[in-house]
Amino acid sequence: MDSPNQAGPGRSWAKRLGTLGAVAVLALLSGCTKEQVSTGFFPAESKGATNHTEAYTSLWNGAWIALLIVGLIVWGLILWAMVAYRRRKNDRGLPVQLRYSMPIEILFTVTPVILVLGFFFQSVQVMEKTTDDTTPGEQVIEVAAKQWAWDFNYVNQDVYYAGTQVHLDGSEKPGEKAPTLYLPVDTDLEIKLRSRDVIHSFWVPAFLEKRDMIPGHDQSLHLRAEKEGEYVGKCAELCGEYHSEMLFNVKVVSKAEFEDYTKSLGDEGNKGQLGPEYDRNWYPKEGAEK
Ligand SMILES: [Cu+2]
Repeated sequence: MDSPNQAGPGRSWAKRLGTLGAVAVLALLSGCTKEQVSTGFFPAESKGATNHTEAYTSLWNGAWIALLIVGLIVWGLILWAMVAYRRRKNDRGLPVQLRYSMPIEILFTVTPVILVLGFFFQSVQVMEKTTDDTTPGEQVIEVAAKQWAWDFNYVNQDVYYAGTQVHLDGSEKPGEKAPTLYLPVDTDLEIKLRSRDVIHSFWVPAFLEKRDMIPGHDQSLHLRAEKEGEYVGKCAELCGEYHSEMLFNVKVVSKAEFEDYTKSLGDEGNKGQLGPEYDRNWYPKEGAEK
């Protein structure tokens, strides 16, 4: 019978494989920058973009670290078993058949239970801070999705912006003509989301949040944008022929700049709100004025 404790070529093989594995992991990691690793390979501009991004990033990174540790143990055990129990020159017939290893059974039962419970409670904690955030908005903005552009109502100021579809020219950014959503920095925002026709999805990749926009099921997103800058947004739900052109810009600006912008919308005559009367299947209620 072979024994894993046997001295000889088995050990040096295991050593060589171990070294090879370590070198491969180092080579893979050396291709990444410190910044990429710390943001979990999310868009670099997500760092500090909203009051939610840190919670998402640490959940994501924590999950990967836990899973990599499990992976390393499992791969190590596989490689060790392959080498230690390989068929040797003078082996004949089948090796001794073994069953019911209590320590291994316990390890394979307890570890997944711990992992599942850990992921569950961590996820619940992150969701409480992010998707369940219902902080009343100091600034309310309504976003209406339509094939294939976006309308924005700045509710507090009673002004609106009506977007038109982007025409892609091969460059990566939506371009200056794309609908632009202005957000005041360090302000509790309530972004109300609705669709005018088919299912769309509101996605600003740097914010690490995405919400489906299903006609008749309005949703909202409560967050604070914490870093001034320009971001890009897009529809993330295949919604028809020009889905790929359903892009928008996001400008997170100072409160003063935001006030200037919304005032300029009013000055241009964009006063009032673009309501459900522009929805594709809107029928005026009986007796209601259109
Ligand atoms: Cu869409």
